[in-house]
Amino acid sequence: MKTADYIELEEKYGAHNYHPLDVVIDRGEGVWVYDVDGNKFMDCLSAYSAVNHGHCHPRLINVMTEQAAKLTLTSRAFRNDKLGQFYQTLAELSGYDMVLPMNTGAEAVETAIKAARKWGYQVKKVAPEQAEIIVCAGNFHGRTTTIVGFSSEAQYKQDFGPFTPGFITVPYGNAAALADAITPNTVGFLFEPIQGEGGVIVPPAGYLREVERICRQHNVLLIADEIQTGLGRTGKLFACDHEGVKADMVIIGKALSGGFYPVSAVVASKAILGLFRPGDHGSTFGGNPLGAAIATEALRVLVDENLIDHAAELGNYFQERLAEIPSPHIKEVRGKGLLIGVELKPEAGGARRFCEALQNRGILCKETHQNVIRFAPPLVITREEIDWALEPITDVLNME
Ligand code: IF1
Repeated sequence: MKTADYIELEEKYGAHNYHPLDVVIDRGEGVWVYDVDGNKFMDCLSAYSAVNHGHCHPRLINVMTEQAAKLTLTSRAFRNDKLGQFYQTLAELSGYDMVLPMNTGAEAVETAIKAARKWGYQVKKVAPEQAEIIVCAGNFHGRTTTIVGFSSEAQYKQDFGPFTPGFITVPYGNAAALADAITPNTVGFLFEPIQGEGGVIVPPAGYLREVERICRQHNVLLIADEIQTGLGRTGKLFACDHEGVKADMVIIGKALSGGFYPVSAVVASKAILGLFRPGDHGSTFGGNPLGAAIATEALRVLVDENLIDHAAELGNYFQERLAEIPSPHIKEVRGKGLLIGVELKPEAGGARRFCEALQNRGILCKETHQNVIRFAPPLVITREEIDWALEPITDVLNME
């Protein structure tokens, strides 16, 4: 079968909830992926930062295949021999007391919402059913009906109502607006340290420290969604680390498993996650031994291969070189580490056509919102691989 045959199958039987590039990938290695026609591409999306470790990392293959042959799932009705070491590895690396394991990012976000509300009622003594959580305009936290209910993207909400009450939206990057929105019923502030889908929006310097101060002042939980920005992507373990901010709860996913298997988690203090009692919350696959084994190894690889500092160094290099490209279309190059957005001027005609042109030059990117090309290659990328990419990127950013 060729590309067209695979596309025909997908189009015939699959719901059309995506508009992917017409490339059918059948193999990945490091920053490279290969399609069914034998073409080679540099992956500059990393599955939205889930493949930080590079495609098919040997150590993760080994752990996954070995564990899959032994034990994959017991449910949490019983215990397994991999969960405790996952908890310990993540707790020690992140500096938090406790872990609650889930599968997808959205499930971890929902878990954090439930934890914040439970803390609000049991610790802050907010009146029953009155808990409020403040979120930011331009957010992306997942696709459940509760989460899309506080999205500012009309399409994510269209025909999916009615939505969950108890969420207030403030402008992103504006700490004063957060302070003004806090009421005695506010239990949490849920934010992304950098808004990925919002267009790689980096907040003003000092914003994270200021919202941390405001939340502490008003006894409001600071809840960082680091599902896309965490685990080395921005050149720190967490993007909040760039400002020395320690959120009350951190939500992680995606690269937590190196892109091998859905593993997500919430980390927080015992004062928060210790409030959960048996039966309060859970999931069939949450904390399964296969995911736990893979995630433990993915965290070890992150440290052993120094991927965090590598992302900082190569991210700076990539951003500097992109910013030097003489192009009539570029409005701004921004980001942190290897989470980079190239915003195009409106007159450039939208980022999609540039992504399609990059595909023809062997680079796979994804536009985010209308005018931003996101460059987020796996953190294992080398300087030589970046240098290779800069020529086609320069050509495409100078096309008519
Ligand atoms: C799609 C976007 C990115 C996330 C943050 C939670 C989640 C995500 C900061 C939920 C997931 C994915 C979802 C995927 C495309 C992609 C995405 F374009 F949708 F917004 F990355 F920016 N918090 N983001 O980025 O995690 O439940 O998906 O595991 O839904 O199209 P999930």
